[in-house]
Amino acid sequence: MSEAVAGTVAERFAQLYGAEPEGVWAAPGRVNLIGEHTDYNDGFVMPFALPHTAVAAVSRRTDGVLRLHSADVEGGVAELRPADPAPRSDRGWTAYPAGVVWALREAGHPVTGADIHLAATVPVGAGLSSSAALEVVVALALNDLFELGLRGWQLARLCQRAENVYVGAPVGIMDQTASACCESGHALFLDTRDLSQRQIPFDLAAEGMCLLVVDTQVEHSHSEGEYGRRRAGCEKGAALLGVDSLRDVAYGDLDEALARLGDEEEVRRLVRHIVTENHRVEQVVSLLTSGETRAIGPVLVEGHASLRDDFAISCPELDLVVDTAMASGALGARMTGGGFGGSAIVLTEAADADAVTKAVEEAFTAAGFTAPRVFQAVPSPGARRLR
Ligand code: GAF
Repeated sequence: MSEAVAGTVAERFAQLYGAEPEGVWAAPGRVNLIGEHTDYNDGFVMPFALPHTAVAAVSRRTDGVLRLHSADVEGGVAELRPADPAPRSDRGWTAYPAGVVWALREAGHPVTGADIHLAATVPVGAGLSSSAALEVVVALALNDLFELGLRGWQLARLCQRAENVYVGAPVGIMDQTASACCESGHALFLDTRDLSQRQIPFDLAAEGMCLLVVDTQVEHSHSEGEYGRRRAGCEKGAALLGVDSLRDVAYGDLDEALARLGDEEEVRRLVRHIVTENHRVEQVVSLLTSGETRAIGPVLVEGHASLRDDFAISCPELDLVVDTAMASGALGARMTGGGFGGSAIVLTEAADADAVTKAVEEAFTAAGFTAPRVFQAVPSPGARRLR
């Protein structure tokens, strides 16, 4: 898909900037199979890349200027000089590529400017990491063109810094690492403490199953306060328990840890979610690696209940997807991503996928919700150069 758009993106670049681009790159969005909100607690996550990508045609400049254009946003070419100190108030789309240039320069990399034209197919505001795709595609292009020699995980760290400091969204490292490092046919088992990775084969079609992504069309945004409040609550929990991060609370010690939190009810719930969610990621890895793929279904459903009841970040639309999918024969379902809207995933027998989709669509109509967007997700390649 991205390969097919490379030519169109390059042509548009030439129209805009008067010369062929030096190259064209793609970086995907992601869905997270399991491991939600664990990434800023040094924990485990397990995303895989979507076929939907951000594609960038890019050429170097030598005058410090960054020119940006997007096929997906109204308006002409934006001309910027990513400033120091970094702005925290610029939340428009140009903040993501500009933040990446800022973060590369701040880390001492000689990025002397660029002309960039972008086109993306990752749905925006759907919890599928459209921002990370935008950051990573720009980071990879600049890494190649300026011969910086950075590895995927290093680019992910710089993109996270761009988003935390330049854009002002306190996100973890999962989405950027997923976009940079995922591989086709695999889910990425990532330890966010040291970014060590294992590619876990995840070929549902071969086993007669499929994974549906249900975009509820309820828009979410990480820069808004709720995500930051959950993060601060987790940090408070770690401080009260005297550990560096909630990753350090072992699953077997959970009851004792909860007892020590006394009447801090909200923090107790956050801690319980993070500790049980890390355990669920380990369960899913073990089930997938022992060929018991269908058995991950109930673990996904438990994860959803934990996000709904303990972490309190679901919404009626996401709950309706999970409840309806399970009532109509799905193997498992849960919300995915940051929450407060966005998307859910549904694991189902391939033969049941149409019936489950129809049931979810009908339930949304009956509830008076906006129709969801449903598609099948196949684990796809991570960021790469297209030409
Ligand atoms: C968002 C964030 F960007 C990630 O870092 C992660 O915390 C996720 O929400 C929740 O797991 O996608």
